[in-house]
Amino acid sequence: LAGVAAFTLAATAASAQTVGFSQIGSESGWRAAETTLTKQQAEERGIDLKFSDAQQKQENQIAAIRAFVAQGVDAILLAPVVATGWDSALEEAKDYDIPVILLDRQIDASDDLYMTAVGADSVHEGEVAGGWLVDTVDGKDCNVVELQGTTGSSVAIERKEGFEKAIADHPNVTIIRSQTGDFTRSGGKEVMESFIQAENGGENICALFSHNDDMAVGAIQAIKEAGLKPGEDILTVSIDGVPDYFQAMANGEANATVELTPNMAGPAFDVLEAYWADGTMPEKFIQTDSKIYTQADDPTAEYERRKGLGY
Ligand code: GYE
Repeated sequence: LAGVAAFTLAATAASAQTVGFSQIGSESGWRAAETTLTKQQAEERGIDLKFSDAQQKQENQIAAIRAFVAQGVDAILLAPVVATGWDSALEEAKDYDIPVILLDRQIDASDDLYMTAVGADSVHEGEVAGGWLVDTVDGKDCNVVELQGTTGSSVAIERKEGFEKAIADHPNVTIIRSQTGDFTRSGGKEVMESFIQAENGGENICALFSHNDDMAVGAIQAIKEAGLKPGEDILTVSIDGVPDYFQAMANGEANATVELTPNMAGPAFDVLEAYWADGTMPEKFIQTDSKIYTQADDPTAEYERRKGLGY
């Protein structure tokens, strides 16, 4: 009997931890890869993942958090669609001692409402993109059109801020139009079409700064349909590093992108495993790299490599 009890105890101790993941949706190739990698990582580590797709709606994310709390999950991963409005849902998780880890976007809330945040410094990403453009145009006048990400998301706010910072001391580089394309390919294409129409068939536009590669890929299509050459007539710089954008760089139709790893779950699960093992608390921000890639960085090889990274 003692043996049976010991066995039961061991089995309980080894039982899988349950993690709820409130994902924004699947607006971009980057996000779809993040989802794939989170599921893969959970499976490899024996974590029971409860996945919830919010279809871009904060109210769905709040409902998912409440449902995870009610189910008594061991932790919650949250990719917050917008920056504000999380306090009450996160306070509920806190009341039940359920650690919350933010993935890839930040929130405007007291930092005791989450354990840590995994992601890039998005201001820095915008600065890297802007810095590349400043260097590339090298003093020549350059009218920039900007495709913003989802309105109210930390990444759209911060990428814009960083880019503006980078061009601030360079009056030859000016943003002439800026609008949201909601991080989607179709949004990017549609808004770029309107920019082109408003700017003399695109003749007035020197460069596109897009807050993500998917919108840039849509915009590249719009530029081609307008009879202009993306990558030459209109330079492109964006953020993410998705395979299709590398293919566009390989074809000479895109110029630069700031890479963001879609593997946010790896560091997040490392943190949780350390916490579960001995209570180790992480830093409040786990920063991923922001390296720029251009046509000079063997985009064909990079395209191939990325296809194996969850894309
Ligand atoms: O750049 C974009 C996505 O929050 C960092 O969201 C993420 C962004 C990413 O849909 O493609």
